[in-house]
Amino acid sequence: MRRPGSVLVCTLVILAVLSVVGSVGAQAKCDADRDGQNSVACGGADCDDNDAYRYRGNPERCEGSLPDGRAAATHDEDCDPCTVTGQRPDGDRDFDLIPSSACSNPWPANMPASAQPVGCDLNLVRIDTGARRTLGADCDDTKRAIVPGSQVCDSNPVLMRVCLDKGVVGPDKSASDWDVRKCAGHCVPQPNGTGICVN
Ligand SMILES: [Ca+2]
Ligand SMILES: [Ca+2]
Ligand SMILES: [Ca+2]
Ligand SMILES: [Ca+2]
Repeated sequence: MRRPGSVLVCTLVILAVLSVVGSVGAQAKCDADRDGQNSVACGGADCDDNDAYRYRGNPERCEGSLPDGRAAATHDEDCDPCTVTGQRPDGDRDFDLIPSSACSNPWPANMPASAQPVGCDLNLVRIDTGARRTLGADCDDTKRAIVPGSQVCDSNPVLMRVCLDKGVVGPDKSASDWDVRKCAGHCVPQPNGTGICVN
């Protein structure tokens, strides 16, 4: 015959085990990707609970790959679509202080179709409403003299290309960083990589 004391001990042990299992289950539900931050739905700050390399406060970066092989250039590490590079020279190899256009962040999937990220520094990034991404505003990160608004010669000497100026661009500007314009005369390349039209 079992003694009352041992029944009580068994019951307490079972309750303790159930409690641990329950809290582990709740934790797994709130931090499914196990990056240490709870999902927004659970009151946490993790904007993407299916991506362990994306959470609030995770350092943003542009160059290299994530541990799972995805490119960092198009990945939003820090849950902030306005930031697209890490510490210089990451994403700013020419040190003109403008992030490279190769560095971009997609906008949050749950952002309404008509909305855009707010608070981005449009001196540094462009808002691309066509591709729903934010990208660095530097069209050429190998040349310090080329920044938004700079003109360079096209391969066709009667044309020139203008690095898109800072700000918001629509679907018609999603495919290229450059506007192509006719040159009055012909374009002459300059030593710093820009170009000027001469008659
Ligand atoms: Ca995450
Ligand atoms: Ca990134
Ligand atoms: Ca970011
Ligand atoms: Ca540049």
